[in-house]
Amino acid sequence: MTQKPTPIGGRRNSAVLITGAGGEVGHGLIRALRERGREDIVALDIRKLDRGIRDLCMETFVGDICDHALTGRLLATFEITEIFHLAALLSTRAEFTPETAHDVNVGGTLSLLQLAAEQSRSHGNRVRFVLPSSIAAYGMPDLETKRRAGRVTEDEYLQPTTMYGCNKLYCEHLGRYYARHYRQLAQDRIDDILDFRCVRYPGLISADTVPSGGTSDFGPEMIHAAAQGEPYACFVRPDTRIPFMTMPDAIDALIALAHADESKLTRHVYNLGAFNPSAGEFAEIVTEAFPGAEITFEPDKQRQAIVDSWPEDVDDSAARRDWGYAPRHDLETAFSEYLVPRIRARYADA
Ligand code: AKB
Repeated sequence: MTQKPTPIGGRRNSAVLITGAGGEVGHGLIRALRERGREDIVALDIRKLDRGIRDLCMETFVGDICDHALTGRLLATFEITEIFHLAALLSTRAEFTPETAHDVNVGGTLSLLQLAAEQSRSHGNRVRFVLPSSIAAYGMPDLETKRRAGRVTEDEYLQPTTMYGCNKLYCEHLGRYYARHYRQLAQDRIDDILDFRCVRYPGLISADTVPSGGTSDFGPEMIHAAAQGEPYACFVRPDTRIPFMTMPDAIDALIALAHADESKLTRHVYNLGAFNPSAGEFAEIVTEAFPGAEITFEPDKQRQAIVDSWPEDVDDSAARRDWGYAPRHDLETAFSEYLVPRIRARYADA
């Protein structure tokens, strides 16, 4: 912890709190917020953050989001105006320890929503709570339905088969509950105490980091392996199709939604999509970019079933209409303008 004490009787520093700050999205988000002039970033992660990220933050904390003493200290120390709650155990990892995943994914979110509501009450301004959810919130009953359904809207097929997906879907509901109905029977209740906003991310692909613990990881793993001249055995069939987006688009979208005009928002939870190649098409593009790439397909029955339960594509027209979501990268430009040049440079320097 690198915490500067609040002067006794003095005002608390206002802050934007980022949990899971050491993860893939956290790194990008902290950099992007600093580029946009935010100097009041308070970052929390279970592990010590890299020096480069620590230096961009006003304060950093190492600890567990389920630790009430820690979240209580945050409340006492800062006037938190905005929370980006990124900490989560992803879909593959969560299946090995479902109860722990539930504690982190649901318990952590609940504790932060409560913290946010208390903050709103204490400083009189509604805290903005931004949560990335996921396509894991969906559960397509079978492959035939998945193919027929194509682009799914936010309210269809919400029967997730993973602990992570169940957790994300429930946290979407918790956010809506805290925003609209929290303590609905209490005499001293405050209406609309929180400003809760949520995106459902597809699989994310970053040129700078390789994900771990997810089931959409086959996409990014394939390209990073090829760029390093390593063979890659893809754990899903070549015909497997889910939506993806690039990390810069994912970060821009999170910030755009956070800063969108509230009067234009018609929902709390928005789908985001950008492109949706099959794993086989993905492999072809990677092989074109890195001609020596050795990609084989060795489907893992269980992980395949998880990816098969996610939709082929999402309908993100609500995000486009309400807050102007417009990803910079389609499939072609994701590879030609972002992934290939940046990943090449990254491993050339290594
Ligand atoms: C995962 O694979 O678990 C995540 C996700 C799709 O949310 N990347």
